[in-house]
Amino acid sequence: MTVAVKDGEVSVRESVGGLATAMKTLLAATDGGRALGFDGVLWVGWPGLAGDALDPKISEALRSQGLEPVPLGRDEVEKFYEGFCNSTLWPLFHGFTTYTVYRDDFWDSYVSVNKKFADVLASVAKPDDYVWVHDYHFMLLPLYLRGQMPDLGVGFFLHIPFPPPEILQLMPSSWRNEILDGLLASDLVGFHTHEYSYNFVRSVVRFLGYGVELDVVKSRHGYTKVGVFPIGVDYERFHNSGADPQVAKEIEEVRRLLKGLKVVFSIDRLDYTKGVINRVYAWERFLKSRPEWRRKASFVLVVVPSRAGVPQYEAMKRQIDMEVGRINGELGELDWVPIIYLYRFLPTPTLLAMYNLADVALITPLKDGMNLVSKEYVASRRDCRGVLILSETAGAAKELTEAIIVNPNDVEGMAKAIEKALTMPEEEQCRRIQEMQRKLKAQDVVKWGVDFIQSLMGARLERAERERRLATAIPLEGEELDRMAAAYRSAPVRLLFLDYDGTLVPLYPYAYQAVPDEELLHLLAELARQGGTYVVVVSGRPKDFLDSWFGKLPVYLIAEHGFWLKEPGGGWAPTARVDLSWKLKVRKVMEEFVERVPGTYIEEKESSIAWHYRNAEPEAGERAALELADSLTAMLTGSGVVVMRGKKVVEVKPAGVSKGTAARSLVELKRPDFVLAAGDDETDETMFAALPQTAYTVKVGPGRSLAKYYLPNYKALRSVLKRLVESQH
Ligand code: GDG
Repeated sequence: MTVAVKDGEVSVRESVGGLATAMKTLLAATDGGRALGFDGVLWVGWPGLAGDALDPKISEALRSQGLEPVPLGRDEVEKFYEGFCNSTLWPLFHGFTTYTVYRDDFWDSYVSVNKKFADVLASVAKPDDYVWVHDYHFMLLPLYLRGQMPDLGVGFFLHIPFPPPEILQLMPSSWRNEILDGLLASDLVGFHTHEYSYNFVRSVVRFLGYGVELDVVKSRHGYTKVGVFPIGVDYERFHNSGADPQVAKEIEEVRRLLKGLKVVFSIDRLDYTKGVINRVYAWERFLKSRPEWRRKASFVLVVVPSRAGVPQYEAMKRQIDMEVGRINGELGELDWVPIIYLYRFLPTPTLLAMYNLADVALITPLKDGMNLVSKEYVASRRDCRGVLILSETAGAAKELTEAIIVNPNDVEGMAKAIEKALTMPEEEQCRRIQEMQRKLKAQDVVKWGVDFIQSLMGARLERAERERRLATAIPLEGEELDRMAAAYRSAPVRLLFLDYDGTLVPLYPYAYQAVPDEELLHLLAELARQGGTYVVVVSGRPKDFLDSWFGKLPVYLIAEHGFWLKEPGGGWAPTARVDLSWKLKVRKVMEEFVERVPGTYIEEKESSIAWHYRNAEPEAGERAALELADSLTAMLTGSGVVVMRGKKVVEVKPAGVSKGTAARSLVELKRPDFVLAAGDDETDETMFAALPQTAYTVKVGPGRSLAKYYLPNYKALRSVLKRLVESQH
């Protein structure tokens, strides 16, 4: 919304633009959010006027429409909005590195305005509300919100591209890291395309060193879900637009004016990301190299004024004016203008008319998060005609694959595309339009919003459940232990999952020192001999190690974090069939790092491979680990493996194989009446999460855990196990 005051009268005007329209449509379709389970929706935003305080009349007018204004002073508009948002983040995130301005005062203002928004939100939101934060202006807001209201559901959506780490690296590291950390305070972070979400995940791995498993980042804030939600358009509105009498009249009017001419159309905000001048040159090339098209086609080029005051915009405007003038002067005729150039905001009926009648839409941004104009054009074509030419660098190109896809810097390629579009047979136009319309109808703007909100609700529920479990662990002693022993005694079938290092034996500095003692071997043997009890030793260790110490006991063994399983007296079998062909490639990369960073080494297991750097010079080791994790993530994307950061180790292993999955498969097989699982580290958390609610899960040693109970150390666990043995006597 934009507020204007004229002669003391307050007017609230709906902002045009992708986001505002999208939210309006979403709210209309969901009965103001009620269909999604909300009591109401409040918009919090800057009303577009510079001034430290708002005229109470304006605030009142806005509040009555469900809008909560946050005023920004002139200095903030300059340093936050025009500064950090539009002169730092906008160019950098679109890859315009030389236009990017880095100024401390801009950053300071970005921080303080994000805090200001958090304060306002905290004053209007209830503790368990949901907040959906939109766009690059507010990447620190999730962090500040979480600080004030830890139970809020917070979702963030980025409407512009997220750059690859190589570009993000240009930003001072403290800003860049705070931005990533700020985003990770959300329950859900959403992007338009996989490419942007992948860039984000790579940046998180590379700059913050956090681990990522599939679509979840594990950071100091807990778990953050990363999702892809390509924004859509209000399909029916555009598809039916030609029937609107005002639009129909406009169509007729424009047709009359451009009679007999093929119409090529484009509309963009005046912005260097939109590639306007490249398009003008492509049109010139087309007319010069294919003169037969002169007088047969005109290019209607609409440029919409935006963000006054940015120096690059003014220079760009001058260049467009000049080049359009030159081309029209050179090629135009008394009765024909090659480029019909409008520099203004187009009334909506006129825009819809252009969508309905243009033979070709030439949408060729240099970089665009999504680009709604291309989708609106296709959706509007009820006549099943028209050709879309679209840049490969727009997010929309990932979905609108039936467009003629071009590179916006390839002038001749674009000229050829224009020719192809103007000569495309009608059946082919229709086939392409239909296919794209099918996708746009299925993925409309309401679906986008509902998908995001539902995903956010899911992520928040998962967090709440995890936090409940983390906060409620109780010591396994006294009555609790009595109860557990009684349950054990009365259960006909029992499964005991026991992690090895740190759980059954203390943690030793060197793995080879952790040899099981007589007492332990005796205890495990006694338990395993009890009728109906299955003992499972679960470990990250290789199978040969487990075999050499426990092979003779009547116990099950799970090795390599759930990859291998061995029944008592049986042979080893993998728990899942996975492709391990990636290992050789990974080894080659790790070998380079061993060469480069002295003191590091590779440890290879059958299902995984790890690079250890605990003996390296610490700083060099950490830096190399970030780089290695990043290169491996980039190399292995889509190949079903995960790159994990452990304590001084980078490990690659198959995704979806864990102690948890292995434990669950045994539970399904044995159908036990009693389950106990004990473990001390991260990898055991997968067991605690995967086992049934009724399981007795025990965290051994300090630290937060999903387990229901805790015990101080391996000795305490051994006494609990002894108690179980005795309960049977
Ligand atoms: C961001 C991302 C992403 C434009 N001029 C006029 C006019 N418009 C309307 C269009 C369209 C919207 O504004 C522009 O949408 P875009 O997608 O092209 O771009 P942005 O709003 O700048 O911004 C972008 C989007 O967010 C959504 O996530 O796609 O990549 O940069 O709806 O119809 N409408 C009227 N007259 C105009 O002159 N009536």
